[in-house]
Amino acid sequence: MVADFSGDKFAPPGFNSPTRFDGSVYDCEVSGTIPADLHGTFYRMQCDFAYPTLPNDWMTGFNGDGHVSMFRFKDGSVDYTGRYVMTDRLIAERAARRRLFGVYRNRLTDDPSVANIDRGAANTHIYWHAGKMMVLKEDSLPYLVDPHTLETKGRWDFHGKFESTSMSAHPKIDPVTGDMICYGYQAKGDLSDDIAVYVVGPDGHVKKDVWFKAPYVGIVHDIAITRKHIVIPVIALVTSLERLQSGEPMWDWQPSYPTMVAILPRDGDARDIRWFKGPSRNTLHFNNAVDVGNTIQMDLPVSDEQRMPSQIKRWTFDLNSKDDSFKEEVISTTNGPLVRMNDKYLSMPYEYCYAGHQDASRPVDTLRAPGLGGRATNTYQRVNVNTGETSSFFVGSVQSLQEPIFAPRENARDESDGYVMGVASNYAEMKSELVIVDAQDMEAGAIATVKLPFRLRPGTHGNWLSAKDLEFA
Ligand code: V55
Ligand code: FE
Repeated sequence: MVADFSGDKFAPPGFNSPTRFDGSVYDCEVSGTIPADLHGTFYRMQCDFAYPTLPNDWMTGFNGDGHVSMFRFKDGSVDYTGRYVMTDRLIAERAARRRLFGVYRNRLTDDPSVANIDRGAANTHIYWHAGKMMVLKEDSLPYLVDPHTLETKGRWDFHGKFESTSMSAHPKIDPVTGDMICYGYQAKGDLSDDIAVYVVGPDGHVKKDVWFKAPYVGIVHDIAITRKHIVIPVIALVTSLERLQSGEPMWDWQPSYPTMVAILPRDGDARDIRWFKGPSRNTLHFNNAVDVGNTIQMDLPVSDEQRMPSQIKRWTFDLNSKDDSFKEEVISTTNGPLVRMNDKYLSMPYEYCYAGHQDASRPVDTLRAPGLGGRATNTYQRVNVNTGETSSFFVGSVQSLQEPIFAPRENARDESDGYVMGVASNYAEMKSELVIVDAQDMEAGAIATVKLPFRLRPGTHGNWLSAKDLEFA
């Protein structure tokens, strides 16, 4: 049997076709100059289906096999390595030389031969904690990979103490204590309404778990932490057994469902949870949250409806109030749904976040880059979350940018002293490149662009690890 993508409508020629190989490029081609003080590694994930998808896999973009990209910087040069996560699922499919797992998060569509094989595709995010590099997908447990070679080390259940059947791809690492606050939803198996929040110490051992029920089976893609609280929103992308049986996409946007937000004191238990309620909102990712007196402020990209561009908003939860509503204010009209920050300021007062943005006032070269369809995430914006002031980096008229990450400079002087970086699809060259921007001089353009000699599929999420962070790996 061979992998035949010719009939796969989700793999047209171009950036959506899978990369499909493991490999390295030593001493990548660079235009501009890589800063001499940039020592560390940018890791990012992409969903890279190794076998053709089923025709009705609407969520195929999120159902691909996890593939890690690693850009390692040292003394002004950079090496790239990309490698599949060898999940049980990919191992089984490679052995059969064909697709065995069906559509996104629907085991009813799987080949019966894989009924007892883990479905986790390890395709969403990558986090370093307690000396382990975890690759995450919210429907299953983490896989571990070697942070230097990207070799897969198998699944990880925190010494058997993580009893949730899944761990979300968006844990939070407390920059003060080194604890990892993580959680699973549908935590007692597919479609269960259980949420389990875990605190894992810097030694990798579970310190605490808190179990409670979601008000409905909606997506719980991300959380936020403050010094004192954990904020756990349940969003009105809902699912049910009927949907899975009907073969419709797993998630269904329900504008009539409320946004339900659980606030759990970090030193508390399930009975201390306070629920807040708001109108249905289309949002998956939360940037930062802080305690301000007896209120909690959480900043997030959010749109009112599924087809509206997102804005960066601030939700305020007043723990003194008697009712369960929360306040919503617009911080910025920056429209990218992936907002990042200097994670050393997570849970604490902060000033800046970084997001991709489709800036309609910038040119898109439809002749040289017809694949862009006249629209691109053509800028990264640095947004001051207190004033709404923005500064922006324009990537060019033939590229579209993916999630930005922030890499602090060694011995950084202040919060935004560092680099913003992310992968861009270059539609004129039909190759991928990594751009590096000075966060305090966004308008100056890229300091360096790392040019790969091939395409990467668009990424999901990534993280920066300094050489010091990885010293003990
Ligand atoms: C997202 C990504 C997923 C997923 C659910 O970033 C939500 C959004 C890559 O997989 O399963
Ligand atoms: Fe995400």
